[in-house]
Amino acid sequence: MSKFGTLVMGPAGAGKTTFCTALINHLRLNKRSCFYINLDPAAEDFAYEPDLDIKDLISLEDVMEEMGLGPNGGLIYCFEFLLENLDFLSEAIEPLSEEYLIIIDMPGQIELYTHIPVVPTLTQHLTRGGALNVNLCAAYLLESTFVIDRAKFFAGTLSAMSAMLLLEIPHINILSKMSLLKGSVPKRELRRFIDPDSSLLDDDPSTVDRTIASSEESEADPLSTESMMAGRSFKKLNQAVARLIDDFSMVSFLQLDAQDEDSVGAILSYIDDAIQYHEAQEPREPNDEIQDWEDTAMS
Ligand SMILES: Nc1nc2c(ncn2[C@@H]2O[C@H](COP(=O)(O)OP(=O)(O)OP(=O)(O)O)[C@@H](O)[C@H]2O)c(=O)[nH]1
Ligand SMILES: [Mg+2]
Repeated sequence: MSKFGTLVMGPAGAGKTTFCTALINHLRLNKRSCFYINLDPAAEDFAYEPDLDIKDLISLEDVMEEMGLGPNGGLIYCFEFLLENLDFLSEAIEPLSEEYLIIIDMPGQIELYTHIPVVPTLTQHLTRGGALNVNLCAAYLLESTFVIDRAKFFAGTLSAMSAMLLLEIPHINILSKMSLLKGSVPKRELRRFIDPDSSLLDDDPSTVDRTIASSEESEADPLSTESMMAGRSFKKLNQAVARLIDDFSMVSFLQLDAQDEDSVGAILSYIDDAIQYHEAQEPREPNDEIQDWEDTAMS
């Protein structure tokens, strides 16, 4: 029997836990079952109490105190401990039926996705490990306010792409907190960030004002002190990052406003499609459908 889930990832404060809460709310309203797993060993406050919490296995506070580690080292220790004790996850997930959407709320430390193979090992266990066989979709959140600083936006997009390449599972990218951009970025402008390409840097308002002639700029040695002080090296680096993202042509974004039911529903449809959730559900009895039709007709 298949199982279905989504792994909610992204930098610190991107809105992962808020998105998980909105998703659970939406699933409940639509009478769908979900199983909420918190894998952030430092997280404390939840609108919905997790069904499984890594803190019941190991807490960051204890690790920091007992091992004398700082918060980031402590987090890595917690994940390494989790990987040595994967039964903690397996025992909770194994009994779940295919009706459930498993929602996994991850911590925001970017090192977990980019530097060390902790998350790939975890996803391999969930998707291909033994009996679990979870159809898993990664949902990578990036805060939409990043579009105001294009260099930052491309750095975030690069981290999303790096996670896509590393995890090798179905993946959607999400610009979160869209409500924060209302009134400050025109819709037409915003569309350019949905399928980002390097042309966004050509008319970057933070750099076009500079009076450096472009030929002079392209010939300058990016490692010279003068280039660095004038911001030319930084610009070249950003252009190289943007071209790399162009070349792979993998990243596009969905837009999320966690307060808006339709927006959450739209993202859920993408997740359902990516993991083929609906295809696996039991066909409903014909009588159920007639009953539904009668209920609708009467209301
Ligand atoms: N306006 C607005 N604020 C949001 C939205 N989503 C999250 N926030 C706020 O952003 C802050 C961080 O949200 P979280 O959901 O805790 O972010 P997170 O990614 O889980 O953070 P970490 O787990 O610490 O990495 C909170 O103050 C939220 O209220 C949104 O859609 N709109
Ligand atoms: Mg969180």
